[in-house]
Amino acid sequence: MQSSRRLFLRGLASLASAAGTATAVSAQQDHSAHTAPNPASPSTTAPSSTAPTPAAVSSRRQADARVVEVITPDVPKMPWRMENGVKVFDISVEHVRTEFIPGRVVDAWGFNGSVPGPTIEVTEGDRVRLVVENKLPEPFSMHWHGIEVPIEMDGMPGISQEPIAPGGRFVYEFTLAQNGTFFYHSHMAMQEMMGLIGLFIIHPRRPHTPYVDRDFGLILQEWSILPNNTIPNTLAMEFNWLTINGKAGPATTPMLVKLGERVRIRIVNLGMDHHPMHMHGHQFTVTGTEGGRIQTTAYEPGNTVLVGVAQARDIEFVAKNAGDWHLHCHLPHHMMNQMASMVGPLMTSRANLARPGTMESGLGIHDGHALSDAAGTAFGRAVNVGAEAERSVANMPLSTQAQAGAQTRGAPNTGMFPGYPQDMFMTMDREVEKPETYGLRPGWTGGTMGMMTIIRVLTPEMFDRIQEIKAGRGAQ
Ligand SMILES: [Cu+2]
Repeated sequence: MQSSRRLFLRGLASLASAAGTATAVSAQQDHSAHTAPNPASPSTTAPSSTAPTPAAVSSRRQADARVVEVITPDVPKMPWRMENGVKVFDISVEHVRTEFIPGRVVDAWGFNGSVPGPTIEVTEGDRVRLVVENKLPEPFSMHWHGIEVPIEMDGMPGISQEPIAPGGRFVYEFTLAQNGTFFYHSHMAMQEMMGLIGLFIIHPRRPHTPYVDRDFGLILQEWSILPNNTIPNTLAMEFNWLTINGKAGPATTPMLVKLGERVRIRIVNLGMDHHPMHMHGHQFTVTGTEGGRIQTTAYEPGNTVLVGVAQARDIEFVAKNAGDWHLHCHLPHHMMNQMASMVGPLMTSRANLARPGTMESGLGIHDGHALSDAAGTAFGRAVNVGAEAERSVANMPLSTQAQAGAQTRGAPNTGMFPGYPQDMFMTMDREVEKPETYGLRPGWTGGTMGMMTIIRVLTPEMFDRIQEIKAGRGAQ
């Protein structure tokens, strides 16, 4: 027996193959040349309470010459060229066909073929010129979020500039006097919900201390996409796809770090909800906001940081505990794919019948009034009493393939509730396999969905092994 949710996703897969291969953005790049080895790193040698030797300090200063490059898994870097001392970026605002997970094709809007847009990575003091070309079918304007620019460069349509007409271009140019985690985005609200955002990282002239060995950047987005549609519904308030750097778990590419390294993760949110991002296995310190670096006296420990809409939060920690640790939004609906009331057995058990038409009678219930006896009081969940009208249409059992794996413990249907897609534990290890997932426990994908990703704190041997696998396969 197949779950209707699985059948649903299979339908999407055939849709994808019919539509051709989606634009796939490269996975996490290997920046080991920039980050390792760093012999003076206190986190890889002694506890930080140990006073560094003069030699270590000297070595450390030499290391300053290189800033650790920011890794943005599943999102490329924005290329630039130098023209008379100005870093010039060509930014094309355009339709991008992408995939949130294998088979889930989405027609979004992005920049230079990527959703979210490529990461701009520059240094405090740089002068930048951003040549923006609008290839959308509607007017556009770009805002540089949090960056202090002259009013003419602020990208506010109507108040600081005319909207860029379809087919038109606008050249933004300014000097960067700040450092921190910023971003660029459309200043047309509905266009934001079509995906138009990208990271704008400004490194300080001298790296902040304590130095980090790894630096990552993540963009949180949410989408409302009806079943069998590929275009986001920017009017809807029920979000069924939650992405990190344009991928939903388990297609989010894990972040790889070596045991003992100091790690920074920059998280930016642009959507309709705030996301409490929780990390397993370690406590972290919030070291920065969308306004820049926080003073050390104001540092806060935590393991969950609320990243509100339009905010950025930098977190830092020493990766002292080996393992594969989740980093995820803790809103229950955001830890699922396809979290919408219109999917699963509630829809497909009466497929092709007329649907209730109003908010009051809707709510995904296929029979009668939402509060009628037929619907019961449980809204699809068996609660032992009062829900006799509901039939058991469990999402389980898992497919034969999944049952064969080590992930299925006990009887397949044990303890499952009927009817609702959030009961699903759907493994797709093979579909999302890539070097970064090498060595993860079989079945790992069943619990990594929606706005979830993984920080893999690896032994040096395992870290190097994965780099070898990546090199063997060529560029990812
Ligand atoms: Cu969330």
